[in-house]
Amino acid sequence: MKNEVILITGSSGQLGTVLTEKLQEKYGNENIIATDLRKNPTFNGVFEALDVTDFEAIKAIVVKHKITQIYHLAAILSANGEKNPLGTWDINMKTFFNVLEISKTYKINKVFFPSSIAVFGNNIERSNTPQSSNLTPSTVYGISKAAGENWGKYYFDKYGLDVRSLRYPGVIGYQSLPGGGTTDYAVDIFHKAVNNEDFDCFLNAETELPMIYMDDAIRATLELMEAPKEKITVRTSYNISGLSFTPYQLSEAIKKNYPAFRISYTPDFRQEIASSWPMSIDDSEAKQDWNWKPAFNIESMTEIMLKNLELKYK
Ligand code: AKB
Repeated sequence: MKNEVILITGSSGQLGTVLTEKLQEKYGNENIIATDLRKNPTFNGVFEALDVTDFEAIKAIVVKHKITQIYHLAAILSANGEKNPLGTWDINMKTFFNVLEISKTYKINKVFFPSSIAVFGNNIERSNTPQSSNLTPSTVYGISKAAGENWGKYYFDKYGLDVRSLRYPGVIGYQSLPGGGTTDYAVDIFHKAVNNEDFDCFLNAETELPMIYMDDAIRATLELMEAPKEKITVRTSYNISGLSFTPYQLSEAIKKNYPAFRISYTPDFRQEIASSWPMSIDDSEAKQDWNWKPAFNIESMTEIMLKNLELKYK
């Protein structure tokens, strides 16, 4: 473990911010090379400004730091991606191809590729969506993730590159803000509640979606990456489940602590995306292969989100 030097792309993003800190704790600050277009002002550690569409720039960092693992988090998410479909495809795929090719050439030990529930679309069982459902994504982001999963498997099958992947649900954490996703409401709502503001939700009250609390998302990532190679039977991307709820249910959980909190609903273009996604996820393969078990439910997540945001704002 001591000899790993890990490159993270998208380290200033919602998941990247927290994952980078966890990896620093585990492997030491000097062994974690955080990269993004811009550095978080509060970031403490080794940072390189990097545009992951630039093949030569990634190569230079991999060589300079003798990188052994790559977590490729940089991507344009579902809602923002729809504003520029071809540009989104271009960025999401180009960056991943760059990472795959460089990893193959420089014999990187392990690559992490985040996939998403966005790989699923209409024509699936929306309750307890199985691992092997049809992938008919409704967004360019989802199409790029479905393609990426298969490219990861291709590099594993053809070149033995150890690419591992999770299909994240919406990630909810207090440490960082999401940007441009369809599940973002479930983070924004907490910030409004703690600031005693009303919240207007861009999804309707009954839209049930799979979500995961940040600690669970990070733990799932590290558990997958640390699992013995022979245990990884899914080489596209694992379904993982945390919890599922609707905006109404989340607002009721918040009201237990903030009785005056008020929510209204003004569905926009993101409603159509959310309506094509699963309501809950069957993650039997992750449970079976590397003992995945989520720890947070809606009550424990709500409590910890409110407590930490209160500390942040007050
Ligand atoms: C999004 O909403 O686009 C992301 C995701 C579920 O991948 N949070």
